[in-house]
Amino acid sequence: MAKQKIFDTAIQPETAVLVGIILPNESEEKEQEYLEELAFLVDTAGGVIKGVFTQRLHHPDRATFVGTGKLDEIKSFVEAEEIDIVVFDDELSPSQLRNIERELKVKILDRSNLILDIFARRAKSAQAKTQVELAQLQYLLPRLTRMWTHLERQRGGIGMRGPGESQIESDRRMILNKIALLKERLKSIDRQAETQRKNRGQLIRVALVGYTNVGKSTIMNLIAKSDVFAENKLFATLDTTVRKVVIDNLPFLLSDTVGFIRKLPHHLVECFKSTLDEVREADVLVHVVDISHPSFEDHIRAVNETLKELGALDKPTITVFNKIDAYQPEREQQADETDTEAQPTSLEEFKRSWMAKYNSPAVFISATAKTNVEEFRKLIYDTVVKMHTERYPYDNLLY
Ligand SMILES: Nc1nc2c(ncn2[C@@H]2O[C@H](COP(=O)(O)OP(=O)(O)OP(=O)(O)O)[C@@H](O)[C@H]2O)c(=O)[nH]1
Ligand SMILES: [Mg+2]
Repeated sequence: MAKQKIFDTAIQPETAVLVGIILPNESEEKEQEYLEELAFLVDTAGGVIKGVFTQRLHHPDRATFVGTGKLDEIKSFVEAEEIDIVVFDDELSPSQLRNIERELKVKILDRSNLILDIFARRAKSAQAKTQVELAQLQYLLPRLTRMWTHLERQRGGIGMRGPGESQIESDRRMILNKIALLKERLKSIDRQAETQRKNRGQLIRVALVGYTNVGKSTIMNLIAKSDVFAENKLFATLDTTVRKVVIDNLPFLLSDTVGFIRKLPHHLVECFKSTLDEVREADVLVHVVDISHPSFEDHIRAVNETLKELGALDKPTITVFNKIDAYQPEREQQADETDTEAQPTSLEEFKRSWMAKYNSPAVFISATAKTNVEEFRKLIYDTVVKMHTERYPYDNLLY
């Protein structure tokens, strides 16, 4: 049941509207960007967006997330346009979800649910599958009534009526048993993975981290000459890939793993902790940033928050600003629209101010246009050599 697809693309793509609220400390443009990201998530999951609704609020409505007037407005649109799904940009509480569903009478999703669905489709290894299923069940447990109405409808159009309390109770027990089982399974998978990691010996471990879709897998392929799935969709990579890389006779391990995102559902991070072991146990992090994205600074913050949650924020870090080929300087920095020198100048300015502000190594590259790749390799090389010398002062066999 947890594997039920939310966007049924078998016959024709399902249509969706997006709903977000603008809080007092947020600007309209910021919310616009958040909704664009939500739209990208919906697109990745296979839905087609037909409308967007926003409302300025001091705080989300406890009962219905948006105000009742706004909900009526959404309802009219949903009915008129025969919309299949309404997607909210924040995690809804179980009671908000029930109230909204009762009112709108279509499938309701929130951001967490959407991310979980994308993860479920992309999971390939036993570990990723188990982790996602666990996160899905934990998400569903307090929302059981709603889920059952889904199943009832699927089974033969009984309608929107939920099951009796005893049915919910026995289902709760079933899900709790399943959760316990999945946790056990994960433990044994983790033990295997741990043994594998131990067998890797003394090589320095470098982990690529960053927001989703910034180019981590593309960089992995470039540096390690491997073949990791990369595409312009969110969360193309879910499993961790580790490759042995040799630069100028210096071997080290490079890993590519799941991308982070703003408001990553908490239990998902919890469940993915073992996939992220590679990050937690890494000696060096390579934080990849998509500098062509207007919100890249927000993305850096979101990644740092997740790293903090993993206890990996204090590791030595190289920041890689990727996609410089697509970088557009901010309007106000562009003195003259026709000035072709404007772009490189402001990238230079950004570089200087970044270096002045954060005293950590950074490099500006394009993984697809292969710009400054040598500089990047050199930076990794220097960092790994330094680390190796510190750790194994008597070992000079490697270089
Ligand atoms: N313009 C431009 N596009 C790039 C560059 N590097 C990667 N991309 C594109 O960005 C998209 C995402 O790349 P991936 O390597 O899959 O990104 P990722 O960080 O591994 O993404 P997830 O695994 O989904 O988190 C792909 O369409 C790449 O071709 C670059 O330097 N410039
Ligand atoms: Mg990837």
